[in-house]
Amino acid sequence: MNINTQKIALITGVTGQDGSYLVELLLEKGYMVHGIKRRASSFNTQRLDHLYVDQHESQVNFKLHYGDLTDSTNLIRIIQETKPDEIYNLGAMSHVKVSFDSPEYVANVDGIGTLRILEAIRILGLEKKTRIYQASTSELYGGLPENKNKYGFYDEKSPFYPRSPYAVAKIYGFWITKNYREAYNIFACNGILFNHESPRRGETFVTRKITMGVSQIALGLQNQLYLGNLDAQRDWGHAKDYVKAMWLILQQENPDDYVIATGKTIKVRDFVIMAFNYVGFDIKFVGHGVNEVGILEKINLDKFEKSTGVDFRNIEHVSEVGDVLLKIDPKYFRPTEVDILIGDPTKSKTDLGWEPSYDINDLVVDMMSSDIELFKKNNFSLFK
Ligand code: NAP
Ligand code: G4F
Repeated sequence: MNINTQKIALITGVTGQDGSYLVELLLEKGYMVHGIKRRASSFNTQRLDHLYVDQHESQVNFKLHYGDLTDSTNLIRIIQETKPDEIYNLGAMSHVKVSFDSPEYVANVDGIGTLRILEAIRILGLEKKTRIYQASTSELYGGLPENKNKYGFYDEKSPFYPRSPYAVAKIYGFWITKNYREAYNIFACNGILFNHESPRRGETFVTRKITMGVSQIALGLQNQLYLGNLDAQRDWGHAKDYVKAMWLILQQENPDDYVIATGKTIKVRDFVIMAFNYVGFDIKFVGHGVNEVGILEKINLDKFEKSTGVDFRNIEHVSEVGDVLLKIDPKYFRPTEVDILIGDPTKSKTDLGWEPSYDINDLVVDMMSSDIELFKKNNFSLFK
């Protein structure tokens, strides 16, 4: 790669789920990639370790810099040193439930953090050179039924109604990005991404919590799974597909905002059923509200052994038909919930040529197979 033509990208939130897939994509495309990571008391680069090369090697296309979205001077210095063609602002305290516990911090990182990046571009006079992708979110819609379009989806024109400190902070990020585009002609775009998951998803988001919990129950390592609201509906896609959309958004002729979604929605309850089904367990839900439970109704041994690679008779603390495998814990309820999210991907399909390659079944299979392997590896002596 000629270093004079090699594109330079800077990613905040590089250690997160999306950051790691985006680095892979940009390296494949020949970019020089810089990432900003926070200092932590132990290593927090597990999602990136397979991409990292010793910085003393001659050809290094991926560099990490210590930094934080709450620290303007540090952001200005990193942007000045790296002079990126593209910035992907993915850094955020991204957990909706946790945002109710740390609302001021979330406002600072997810809201003002976006402003700090945009101001750095202005201060450094990079308005014409640097394109910016802002990680906006479907949480902005708040799930109000009356705000869906006439086809029953949320699209780029649907009104926002944020229902958490996280969404309120992200709405500031959305509008300040749009404002800097209009006021200073910066190529700054919002990707309004609906939920996207993967085997690299943080362990406390509901899909990963389910695939990890179900994998451990199947392997006899855990008895039960505790969840909150099973009736919430989400439009779930795969993170690998969604980082491609981020890149496409910055390759267009003009800056704009795009909804990225699959256009389909299912309940948390359905995701639970699909995850158990992967290991051959049929689950039946009985009871209501906080007393609802998920009971093991049937086991398909063939399916269990094919999907886990483990002989059912070798599982020490095996689940039996009639066991309660899922319970509700109200501590996972939110003070204000987003009941339903479903996005309209028409504009991204038409303008970007973007379409998801994973459907919900592919997603469940990818996450479940990965977590089964993870727990088999971590408990090698039990499953050798
Ligand atoms: P994630 O896995 O939680 O990653 C968040 C990243 O932000 C991590 O690298 C984290 O660093 C970093 N970060 C947190 N606080 C920071 C700070 N003060 N300064 C600098 N970096 C900080 O999230 P994700 O799922 O990859 O999502 C990426 C972005 O898209 C986020 O902005 C999220 O809000 C948004 N989004 C996500 C979805 C989704 O469904 N995944 C949908 C719509 C929008 P540590 O590793 O040190 O914690
Ligand atoms: O997996 P979640 O925590 O994701 P949520 O709140 O939809 O937010 C994610 O997607 C947003 C895009 O729409 C992003 F902007 C955001 O950064 C994040 O990535 O919860 C999904 C649903 C909620 O309705 C929640 O109440 O699952 C419900 N749920 C039920 N039991 C649970 C649980 N959520 C979690 N985290 N843990 C539970 O035990």
